[in-house]
Amino acid sequence: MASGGESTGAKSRKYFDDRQVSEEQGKEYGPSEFGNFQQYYRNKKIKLQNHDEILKNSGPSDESQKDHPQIFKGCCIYVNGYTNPSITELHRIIVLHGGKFSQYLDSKTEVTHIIASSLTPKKLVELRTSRVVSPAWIVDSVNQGRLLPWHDFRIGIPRTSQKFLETRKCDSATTVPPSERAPLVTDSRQSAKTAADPGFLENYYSRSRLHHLSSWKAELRSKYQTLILNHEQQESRTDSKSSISPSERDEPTQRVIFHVDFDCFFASVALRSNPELQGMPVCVGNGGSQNAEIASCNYIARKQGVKNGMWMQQAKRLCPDIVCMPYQFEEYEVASNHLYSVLLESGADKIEAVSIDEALLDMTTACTSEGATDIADRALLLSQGIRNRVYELSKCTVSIGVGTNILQAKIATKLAKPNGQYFINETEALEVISKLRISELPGLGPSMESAIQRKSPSIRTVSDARSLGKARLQQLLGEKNGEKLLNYSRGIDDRVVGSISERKSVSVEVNWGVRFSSIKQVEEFIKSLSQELYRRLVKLGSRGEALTLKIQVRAPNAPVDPPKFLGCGECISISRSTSLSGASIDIDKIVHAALPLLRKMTMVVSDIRGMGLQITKLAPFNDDRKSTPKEQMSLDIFAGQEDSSKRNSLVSRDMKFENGFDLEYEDIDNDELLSRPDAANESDTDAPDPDIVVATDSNDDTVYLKMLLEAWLNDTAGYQYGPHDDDVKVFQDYLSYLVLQKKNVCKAHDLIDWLRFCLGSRMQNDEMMDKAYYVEESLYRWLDVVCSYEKDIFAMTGFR
Ligand code: DCP
Ligand code: MG
Ligand code: MG
Repeated sequence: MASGGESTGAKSRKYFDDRQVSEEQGKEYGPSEFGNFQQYYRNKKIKLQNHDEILKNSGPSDESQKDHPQIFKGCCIYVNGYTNPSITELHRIIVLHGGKFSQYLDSKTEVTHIIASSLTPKKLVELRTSRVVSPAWIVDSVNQGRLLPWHDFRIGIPRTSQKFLETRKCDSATTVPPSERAPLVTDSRQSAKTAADPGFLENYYSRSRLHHLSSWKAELRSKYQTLILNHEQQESRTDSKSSISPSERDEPTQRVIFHVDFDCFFASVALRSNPELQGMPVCVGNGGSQNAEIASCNYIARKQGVKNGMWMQQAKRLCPDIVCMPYQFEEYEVASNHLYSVLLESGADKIEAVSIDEALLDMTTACTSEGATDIADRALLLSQGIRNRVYELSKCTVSIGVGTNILQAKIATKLAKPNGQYFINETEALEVISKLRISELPGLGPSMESAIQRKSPSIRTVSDARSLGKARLQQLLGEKNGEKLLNYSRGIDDRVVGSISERKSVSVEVNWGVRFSSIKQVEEFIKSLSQELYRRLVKLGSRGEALTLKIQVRAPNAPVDPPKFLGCGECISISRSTSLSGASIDIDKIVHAALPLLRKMTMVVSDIRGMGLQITKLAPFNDDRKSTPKEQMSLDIFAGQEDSSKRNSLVSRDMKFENGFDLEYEDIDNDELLSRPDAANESDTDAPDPDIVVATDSNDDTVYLKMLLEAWLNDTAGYQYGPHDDDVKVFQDYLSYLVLQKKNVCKAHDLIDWLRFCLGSRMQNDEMMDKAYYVEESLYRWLDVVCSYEKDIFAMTGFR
């Protein structure tokens, strides 16, 4: 069968060439002997092939053999899973062009090629020596009237060498209004799962835990920051206490920082709802599937080696009795509200919402005033009060770490957990920090560690890093990161609680499952996106002044079916913006602004692979400023050069905030290219944190850039979704900048080639296959990213 060896292929071709359907006509239509399955299946196969012979010879004259070059003669082809064109259409094409269509994959010597859009990891391993090709192999071969090399359409390896038909390039490049075009998606299985389905968006968001975490984080920060601000203002009116913390007033007081974090948050909520599971190892993940990632596990499971972020399969091996519970997203929000309501009453000078289950408090005043003699005693008393109150309300435990800065408080939380509190003094903090791996340092992470280890493999712990000294660390990590790591390694952290930048935009974007067959469906989807966007705006208590519609369109040479099932594949981004006039905003207003933007774009409807709406220039609902309508402006990053300042502003604050999955609020040094690890989840899990790559023209060191890019890829390639969208955007912006501002196309290509090279070596690494689904997913996602970078440059420069 589809073995890579040519001798097997030759054998298969001979089998089919020699076989005469007419010889067997008749016998196979007789009854099979009862229980003789072999005979039954043999007869059935012959009958199906007879049917194919009839199809081949009895079609209308335009479908006769002479009109169809017999390019698949000698091929026996099996179609696996969902494909586009559908299996029926492929069957028809194959037979008409002289091939044999196999209904079964039972005998490994019959089938010469397998057609698949994507393969499960198991199949990928099973069929790794087979000729598994995408449906484009059939379609493109037919279009060209010759059998194209199957290697170029192979599934499961980077498709960089893939060649495409000129006709397709031209087809997509022509600009025809969407309504007049569109090879339609007709398969009902597909439309049920895609953005064309009315319930798609709801389903898409309700099932994505990472989406929830990401948007909660952004929403929480805005929501609680506003509440916290109001609260502080009220406090400062009622008593004369200033809302500025002593540390901010530059008083020489020792700061007292609390880090409050729910214990095994999702698992605790699951246990609260299912008390019969108390005492058992419990985790929360997506069903009991082996490939599900554990979002949270309780401490009983952790004693047996299970960790957050681990795959179910591994967890089951370590702890066979582990019980997996489903997500309860609404319950998490309720518990989180309880936590924050207690914190607002805690007497903190400043509160910073870190995530749904976690916050930072500056408790300096509360711990040092009122004649408190022992700061530690006072801090622990206050912590106990907070923990008791949160438990009363939420029936979930929180732990609190107390230290003299944010870093130390977070270290203390590790010692406090589970269900405890811990005051760490500076000496002890330094001891603990020194022994940590660099990647375990809150606020830094795996990228930093791998960037160091690439040059100095023996440097693993924080104390190792400290011994390198400032100059060497800055040489390895850049000026700002080097200094930051050195400070952390000495227990120094001068971040201030509550220093969060204001949110400037809100958006909703979908780049999976987006397949349309009519402009009507696109419009309906825009309406759904508008609803979701409006919901988010209301939650934030904001309105906005500008709306952007972003569409990802299949790149001219990208295959119709990307490697990832219903993924976006190689795309070109198009975006258009308009102003939203008036002080108020509602769904209709968004829809009425968005639809004309769509009409101004030209693309083939069936080539749309991603859609998003973004509102920028956010202002509170009660802001009296009236926005004035402005000229419609184009924010299309690939459009003309007239507004390059907009296009090339790298890593604006908004972009960083938009991310949602974390973005700490430290200043990013724009003179460095930083691989920003961290910090959505600064626990000891291996959870995926986005890395922000920031670059400016002052950094011309390509070697350094390559090192950071490789570290970025290595850090994210094993996680569920690969690189974070915002990081991808930032890098794309950097490429735009290189090409458009610096006119340095070579460097841009060089960086992409480097990523492709690093990716290629990962994908060829056989060990990766063992890691199964998520790794595969993320590598494909990476592949999409690399290809889209290349497309961007192509779009910008007009040449390849
Ligand atoms: N979470 C997730 N995926 C991630 C990170 C976090 O689903 N990559 C969810 C599940 C966690 C919750 O967020 O329960 C809070 O994250 P924490 O890092 O605080 O982890 P836990 O609360 O589960 O455990 P810990 O007791 O270590 O804080
Ligand atoms: Mg927690
Ligand atoms: Mg947490």
